[in-house]
Amino acid sequence: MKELKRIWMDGKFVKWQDANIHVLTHGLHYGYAIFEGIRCFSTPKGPAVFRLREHLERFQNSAKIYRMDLGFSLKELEEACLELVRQNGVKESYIRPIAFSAYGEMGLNPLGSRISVAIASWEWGAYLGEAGEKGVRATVSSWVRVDSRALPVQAKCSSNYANSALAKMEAIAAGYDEAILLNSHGVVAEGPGENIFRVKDRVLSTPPASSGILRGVTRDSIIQFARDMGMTFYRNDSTKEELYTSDELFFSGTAVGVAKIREVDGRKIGNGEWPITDRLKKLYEDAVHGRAKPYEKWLTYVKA
Ligand code: PPE
Repeated sequence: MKELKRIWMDGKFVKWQDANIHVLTHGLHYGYAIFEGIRCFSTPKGPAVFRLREHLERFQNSAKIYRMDLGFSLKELEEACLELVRQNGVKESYIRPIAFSAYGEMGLNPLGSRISVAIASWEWGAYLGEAGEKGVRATVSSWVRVDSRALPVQAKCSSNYANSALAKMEAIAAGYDEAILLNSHGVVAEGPGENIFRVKDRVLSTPPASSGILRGVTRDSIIQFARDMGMTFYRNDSTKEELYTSDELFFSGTAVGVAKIREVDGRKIGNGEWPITDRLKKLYEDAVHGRAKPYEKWLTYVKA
């Protein structure tokens, strides 16, 4: 990872190499940490952060679900993200706010632990490498997506990502690019770090929040694009076999953007044409890069 200049820690900017924590940090041992992933894009008016407010609101909601007191307001976190981008001085970056129970007492009860909040940023290119561009070869995981009766999936908690890592490693070890997880009812949930969309007979669909997924900010953007373009769209459950017989499939997420899935478990998806995905991907790229007027409301310009 290429170092940038600064990281924001508990209200102060520190040098990248000084942003360290103790090995007995409570959150590291018990997974009591929540985080966000936000992207800053270059636009004709300089760097801009895409849907900053929505990401920070989700951060606050994750904190609420986990009884964490962040100790910083939305406004303060927003300003910290923007100032970090200014200080790090790169045009495009990925911004990672994280809150965790800090070093102090050990034991399973985090109530009373000090909550530490940090924001880092780095340059993060293609999330799925070449596959993200050419089309992803995915496999349905043998791991079931964490059930929201066990861990609240709509809270972006580090613990959920142990489940993601198992699915991801299994997929990579078997020669695929990415995993798709079903939920405990056997219907499609999401990727380890992405939401999933399907097109069949020109109808766009994505699993509903009740299928136990993270409600992605990118997913929400895609839904709004589809509505604005007059596409037929549903939130509905689908099964593994419906994935195989899709006309188009794609992942969405901050890190991944919009990435076509060209194969699932060795079944080629569709007929090589991606009319709906292509339109949505183009609109997404235009929106994040400040080239789509109606969606400029989603950009926060960083300015010097
Ligand atoms: N589901 C999961 C499980 C998930 O982690 C993400 C984001 C999404 C859906 C899409 O959400 P959104 O980014 O708001 O559209 N995953 C983040 C972390 C990826 C990582 O590997 O780290 C991300 O894309 O930033």
